[in-house]
Amino acid sequence: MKIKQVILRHLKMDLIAPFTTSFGTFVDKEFILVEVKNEDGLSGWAESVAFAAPWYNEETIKTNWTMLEDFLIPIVLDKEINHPSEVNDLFSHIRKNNMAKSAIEGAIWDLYAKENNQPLGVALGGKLNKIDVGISIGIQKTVPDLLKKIENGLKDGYKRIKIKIQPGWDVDVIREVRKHYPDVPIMADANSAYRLKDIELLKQLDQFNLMMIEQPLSSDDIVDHATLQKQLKTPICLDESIHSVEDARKALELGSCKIINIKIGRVGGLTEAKKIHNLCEDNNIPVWCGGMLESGVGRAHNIALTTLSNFTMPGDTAASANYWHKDLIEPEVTVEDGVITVPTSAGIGYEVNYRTVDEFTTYSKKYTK
Ligand code: OSB
Ligand code: MG
Repeated sequence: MKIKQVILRHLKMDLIAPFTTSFGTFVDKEFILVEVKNEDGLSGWAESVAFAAPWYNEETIKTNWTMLEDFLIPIVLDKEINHPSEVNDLFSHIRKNNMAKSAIEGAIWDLYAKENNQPLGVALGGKLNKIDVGISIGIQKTVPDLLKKIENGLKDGYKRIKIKIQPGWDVDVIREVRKHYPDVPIMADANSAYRLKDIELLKQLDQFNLMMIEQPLSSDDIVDHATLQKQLKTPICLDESIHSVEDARKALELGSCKIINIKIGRVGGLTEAKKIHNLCEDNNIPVWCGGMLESGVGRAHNIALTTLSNFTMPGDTAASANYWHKDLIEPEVTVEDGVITVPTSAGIGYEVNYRTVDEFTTYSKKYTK
């Protein structure tokens, strides 16, 4: 196939409720939506998961736009591409900038799947037609607020509850949660808020039978995590620290984690995400699909990836209505009893609504050779 045109759009959508992590609070979501078109005018879609500020990783919307415009789009425009797995190699001489790479690679995967009249998950080699999902609950003002959110999440049927933690919102909070919900599958995500010196505090979390603790230590660390894992009963799951299959290999070799959260954008695209999935499967390490507060387009990519066989733990891909007043896709992503039924039409499997896209677009630009 050949990419004849790329359209970048900058969108801004208000979140239904603010979402607070240890690194900051989101009240809305700004992101880049990527549309690639082939000779026949067929479109592939993906989104960049970079945030407006570099607080999850070093990328931002603006750095992604620059990378796409100056380097990545010129590489793929008018190039004969036989399979989307080649895109990773085409970008291999460009360092990092994984979210920018992933945004265009994902759109090419969608286009490829549509050209072949296959659901994206099938094009990736996925087999599941239903996937289990959980919900991620941000840091709240009070414990009763958190308990209310958990109650709502359970009422909606989510398969597990993820609670964001940070110093001052950790052991005592989880203790309260466990008092009210002794048996619910619960995990905690620190987004790198602790250091090895906090080990005594982190060990206290062992008493609560958590499914895992996600990314307790620095965002680029795999060494201290290995030291911590040796002294914790609770499995560590790495998020921020894993940028590639090489990172994953090293983390597994060191014993830095027992579970990996795969985010397509963080690792540079679907091809790399699948490699990490396969490595983990070969090493009996379960994986689950993380989230970045995506619109329906990114959400659809997450659903497709999660159809691979080693996604054995519920991911963070909650329903569209958990985030947005109105989503970009039709139908919206819905969750029933904690399960998403994977769409069966070609590509991402949901229709992108151009009118809704236009409504949230602040600026856009078209690229041709
Ligand atoms: O660490 O998984 C994370 C949201 C923004 C940035 C990082 C993370 C998160 C979430 C929510 O936990 C995931 C989602 O619901 O999309
Ligand atoms: Mg995380």
